[in-house]
Amino acid sequence: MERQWWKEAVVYQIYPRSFQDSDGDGIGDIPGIISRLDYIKELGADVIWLSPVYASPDKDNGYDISDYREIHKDFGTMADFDRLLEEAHRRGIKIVMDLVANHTSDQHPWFIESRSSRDNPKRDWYLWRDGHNGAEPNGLRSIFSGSGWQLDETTGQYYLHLFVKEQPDLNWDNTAVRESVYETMEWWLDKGIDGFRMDVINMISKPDAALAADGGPGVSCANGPRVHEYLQEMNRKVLSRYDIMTVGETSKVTVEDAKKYAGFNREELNMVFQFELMEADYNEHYKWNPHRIPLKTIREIMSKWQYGLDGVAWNSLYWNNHDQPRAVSRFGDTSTELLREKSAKMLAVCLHMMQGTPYIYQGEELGMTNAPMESLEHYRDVEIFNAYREKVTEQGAFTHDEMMEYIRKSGRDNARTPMQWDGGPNAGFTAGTPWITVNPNYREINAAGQTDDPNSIFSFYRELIRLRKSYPVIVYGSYELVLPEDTAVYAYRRRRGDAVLLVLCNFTGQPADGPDISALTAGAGELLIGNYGDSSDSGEALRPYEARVYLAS
Ligand code: TEU
Repeated sequence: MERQWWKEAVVYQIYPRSFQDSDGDGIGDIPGIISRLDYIKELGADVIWLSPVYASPDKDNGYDISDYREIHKDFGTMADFDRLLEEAHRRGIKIVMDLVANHTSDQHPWFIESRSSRDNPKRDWYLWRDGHNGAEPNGLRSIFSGSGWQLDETTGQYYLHLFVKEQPDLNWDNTAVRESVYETMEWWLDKGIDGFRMDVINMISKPDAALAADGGPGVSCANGPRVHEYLQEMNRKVLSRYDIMTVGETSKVTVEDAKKYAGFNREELNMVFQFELMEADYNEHYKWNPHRIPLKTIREIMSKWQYGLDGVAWNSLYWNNHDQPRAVSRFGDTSTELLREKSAKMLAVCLHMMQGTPYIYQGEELGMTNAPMESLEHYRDVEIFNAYREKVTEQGAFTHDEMMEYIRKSGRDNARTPMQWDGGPNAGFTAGTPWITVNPNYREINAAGQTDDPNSIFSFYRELIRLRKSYPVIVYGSYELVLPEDTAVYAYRRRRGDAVLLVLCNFTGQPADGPDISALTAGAGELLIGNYGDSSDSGEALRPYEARVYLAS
């Protein structure tokens, strides 16, 4: 397999609003990020994925962009951004920007023009349709609840918005739209940024049925008819001219789809985020339910992707991001301090020993947990408010208490509470009032308490990253699932040349033993890393959430 820097990289995701405030307005900013670059350097990550820092009215925290070439005033200036890029590069850290081009803000000049009249030259830049019998064109739903169509009184037509109504979808079938997006991309790449994470990029090409004003049910816009044509065009015109990395955010992709988006010979993207695992606990009420994803499902999905893409495309590896609950709360165990620490480290092993590029979401490396917000007013996320209105107020599908339980489990604000830097006021995030409450556990869980502690979760992540940089088998080795039926342990091997890695992860709070484990560890080689400091020799049971990695060569 061809070596590429983006295959060997470890990416650290920053959600700027919640990372570090420098001026006391309660909102994280770019100077704040610059002041923490040494922290990321110390961790060993070599790429930062920066969630949007562009001008935005913040109906969806920056994912509604009103000017692609302007920095959000709350985050600083373009001069601050240029300094961030320079300071990051000086430390050997690359910067990947979020490209949110499926939709713009309704305050973007393009949309303001487009909505001004039916014959405006930019009318066709968005997706306008007549109503059907005095109602929405069809039943297409917004991913953030309610109809995906919004009536614009001025011109009497509806426009499509897959997310909130202030995020109108662009019409990618219009050549001028695509050219404008490409120009923007070039503008940033010429500044020297190192790539893009492309927001909902598999939804840019809408099927006819999704847009038909026929009163039909509305169909999904994922993986639409011309999406690969457009990505290949983008690649030819822009991406291929730079040494960059690209990752597509693509819900509803199968392994077969991913081979098209990220196949080595496809000239589209370097990799995509698959959502199969993230959506494995969804039901007819979407993420709003009490379910937990069992080990069996985690293992099946991960293995399917590891086997499926090996040698033909590249995986991205992640447990969480700014849209998902915290990894340790969702897949690990926060019932005691000890189990939180062990399970956070176990999850890190499980993911970082796989084939693909690992992504760490800010605070994951500290074992930050979901936020136990008491009432609805503490939340900030539009998805939460819309869902509450739909499920409780409008449909009466859940009681208030049920919905609050589901929000505490699945809401996006779990990931968006401020980064916990130290035990001081507001966890060292801001000298002012934070835009969203700090998780009260910041006195126990914070960076200051971990960076110098060799046994901390932070130090453990640093060690995993160091190992990845030292052993090509961790990056490039093939994957082989072992013990496919075990009810407690996720075990797999990686192989490259003579090197064989054995990874054992106990996903339960009980000891896991049995002859299988001893048989596996006998002859598995040296213990490379484990999350129990005194990790014992082969043969013994795996302790609660114990993870061990052996290397034979
Ligand atoms: O998310 C796209 C996406 O598919 C989400 O609907 C995701 O499944 C959901 O947030 C889970 O709750 C991207 C961004 O990551 C997200 O922050 C934005 O709100 C969204 O696009 C619109 O730009």
